[in-house]
Amino acid sequence: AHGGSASAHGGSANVHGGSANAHLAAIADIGRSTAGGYARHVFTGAETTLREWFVAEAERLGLDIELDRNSNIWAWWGPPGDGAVITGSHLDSVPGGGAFDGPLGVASALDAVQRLQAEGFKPAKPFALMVFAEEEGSRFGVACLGSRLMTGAIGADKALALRDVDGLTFADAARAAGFAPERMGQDEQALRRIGTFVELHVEQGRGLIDLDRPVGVGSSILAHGRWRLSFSGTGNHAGTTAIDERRDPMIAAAASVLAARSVAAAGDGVRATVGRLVPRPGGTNVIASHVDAWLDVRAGADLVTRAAVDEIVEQAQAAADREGCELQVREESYGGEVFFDPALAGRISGVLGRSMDCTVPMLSTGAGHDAGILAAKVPTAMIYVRNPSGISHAPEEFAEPADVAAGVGALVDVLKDLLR
Ligand code: HGY
Ligand code: MN
Ligand code: MN
Ligand code: MN
Repeated sequence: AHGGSASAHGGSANVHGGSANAHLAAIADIGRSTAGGYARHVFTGAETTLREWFVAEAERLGLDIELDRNSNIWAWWGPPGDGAVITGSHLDSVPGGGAFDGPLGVASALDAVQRLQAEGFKPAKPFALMVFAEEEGSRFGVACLGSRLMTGAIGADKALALRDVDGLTFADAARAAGFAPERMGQDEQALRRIGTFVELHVEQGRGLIDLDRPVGVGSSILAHGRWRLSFSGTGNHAGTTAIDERRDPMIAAAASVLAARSVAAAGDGVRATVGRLVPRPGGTNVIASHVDAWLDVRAGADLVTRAAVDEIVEQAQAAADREGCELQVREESYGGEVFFDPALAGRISGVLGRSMDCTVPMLSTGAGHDAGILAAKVPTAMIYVRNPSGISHAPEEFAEPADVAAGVGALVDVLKDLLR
């Protein structure tokens, strides 16, 4: 095993074993935030407790745990080997997120192993479950950090220098969690070991509801980028500074929020969001000196995404100029449009179509996943499970127990086909 430890940090899951629904119930209270939803951020208490829960559940199934150099967790059924079939997802969450985004794929993978073992199934190829680190990028700002490090989609230097809101670097946080930052980076051994990666995930949208199907297969992921817009002005007193004397970065930042909406509304399937706006110093009676706005833009093709970002930034710059403020724009992460391996997607659709005796829809999504990062390097597929709310990254995210069970059944059928 590579360095690192999923060492205990407070809390623990209350029940062990059982179905995916039982697993989800077991971890339901871990990292539930007082503001609603979950706060399970990499290397913090709740996420560390979930890592520990996963390791305990995997070891209970007789799987062998390996922590890779980028702090991702592997749980091998049998000896590690190249060209393995891998299934898994993530356990971290967005702030205020739901209970299924990530955990459903991990819980379903554990349940699928349990069911395959109960049937006396023997994998004919190396096989492991995986849990990727910092998929949401909620603490260090770059989504899919563990899989991006593994594939080289982000350089180790850039990743290790990322800072959380307290100014702690990813390197320091990883070291405190028992990992060796100096070993982080592209992991050729890991990429050789992943022959096929399948990620089961709750659907983040209404596709399966409208099609009245419990599961679907991923076809593509929209291009997706994150930019940090930093506006600088002159901090001053709210009561003694005349309006025409102000250089107020909040005004310019507000214009960027509205620009994101207007450019997206005019675009071709463009989705632009400013979900995080941080003024400094942030006093009610203080004109801010700085405001950071984080822009998330997604669209089908790279050109469309890039053109939308350029237009939004242009409008933000014009607003900053009008307000006499400076604007600094930093691209924090970008991933082009992803098309999952058509042969693998077709094979999985065929398996599921036969076993479920129904047509299995192919779904494109605007949600990023580790599978989307790995797709650049290895054959990758996704299986989606119906979410009756259609809502995600919020407490209303949901999957009916019967659909969770249907998802596990689908994963079992797919793994049997891939591991024979
Ligand atoms: O942001 C995303 O789409 C993913 O949930 N990380
Ligand atoms: Mn997510
Ligand atoms: Mn996810
Ligand atoms: Mn005062």
